[in-house]
Amino acid sequence: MPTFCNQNNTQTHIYFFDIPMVAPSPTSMMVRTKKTKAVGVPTIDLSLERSKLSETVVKACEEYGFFKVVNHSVAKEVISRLEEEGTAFFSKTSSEKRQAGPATPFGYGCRNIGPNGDMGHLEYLLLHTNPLSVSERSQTIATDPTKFSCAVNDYIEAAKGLTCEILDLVAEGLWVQDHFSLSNLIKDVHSDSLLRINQYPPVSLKGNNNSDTSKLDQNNNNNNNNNNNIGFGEHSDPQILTIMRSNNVDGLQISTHDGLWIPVPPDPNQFFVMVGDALQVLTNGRFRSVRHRVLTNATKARMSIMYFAAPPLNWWITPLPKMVTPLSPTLYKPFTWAQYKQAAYSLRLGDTRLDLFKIQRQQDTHLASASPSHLHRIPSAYSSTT
Ligand code: GA4
Repeated sequence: MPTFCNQNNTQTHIYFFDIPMVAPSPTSMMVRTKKTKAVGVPTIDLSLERSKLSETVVKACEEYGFFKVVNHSVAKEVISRLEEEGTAFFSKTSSEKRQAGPATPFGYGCRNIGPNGDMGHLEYLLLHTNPLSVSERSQTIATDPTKFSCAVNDYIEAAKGLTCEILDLVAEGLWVQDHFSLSNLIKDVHSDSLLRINQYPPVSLKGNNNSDTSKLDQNNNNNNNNNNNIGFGEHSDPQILTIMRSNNVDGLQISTHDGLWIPVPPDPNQFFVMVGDALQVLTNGRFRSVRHRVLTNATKARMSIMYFAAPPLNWWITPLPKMVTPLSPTLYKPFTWAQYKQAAYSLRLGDTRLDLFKIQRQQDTHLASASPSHLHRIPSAYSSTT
């Protein structure tokens, strides 16, 4: 049985299994002790009947901010072409790869994550999804730039389609009148969506005398892990939604709302969906962005591809009107996507950057010292201080 630590650093045993459709855990399958928690990642079948489907998507977003989708309509060939391009790029020599870098923020990066000293055991390609930008970048990335940019653009189109489908289901499940109000945020030609291909080399913990690990220890504020195998440190994604897919090598872990880490078994034919900070704001805190991290595998290289769906830079991110009521007043100050990105890039990877945009209410401060967090939503006489 795997053993993990919760935030208080006490040992906790987790049984992990895929639970179809956010169904309740089959408790009969396991013996529970005080320190045992049954945790499963919801798996959502996109071929299900629409109203049931939208309800299930909303439930998964609320409970985990994360789910796996099966029966999606992305062609296998679109995935394999980009995977092949990724494999070809990462197998080049370091000096060849460096010609596509540094990633400030776009291009090839190795170990450095963001501009503030965060590091991980990984190398990556970070691209803007604008086709012109893809075409320019591919000149330094690929031996056959046209083939590379075609593979990237086709993947982006497919991932965008899947994201829109999921955002429409979210809007329907939340009973938002305009079912396209969320997907319209990412469809604009000026959308600031990104594509990232990460490659995590195998890291053997025994006898790992990599001289750079001291740097990792200093720079990762990750307390529950031996930093030697941190591929990508704990964080939430700033965007609306992330669509992730990996090869058959494990390493991804998500944090539950109560701070337990759950390993997510890889599934190369399916996609994983993550709620980002911007969707947390759009739903006025009804969904919470999922904190996640990647640990390296001891023997195999993990390759993952992420599509980060975002609006244009000058668009405002505010809670959907439907999500704001007198009993549930707006939790966040309005900001543009550019302002949020600026905040994200000025902080460390693991920081909870949404805190900068929270509206402080007097009642919250009183309750915060005495009560569990769900009481913050109690509809007493809220007075807005802004
Ligand atoms: C996390 C999600 C995406 O990978 C990313 C990352 C970005 C980067 O690697 O440059 C950030 C990170 C991510 C969040 C906070 C900032 C920005 C590194 C960092 C310290 C591309 C993104 O958009 O935000």
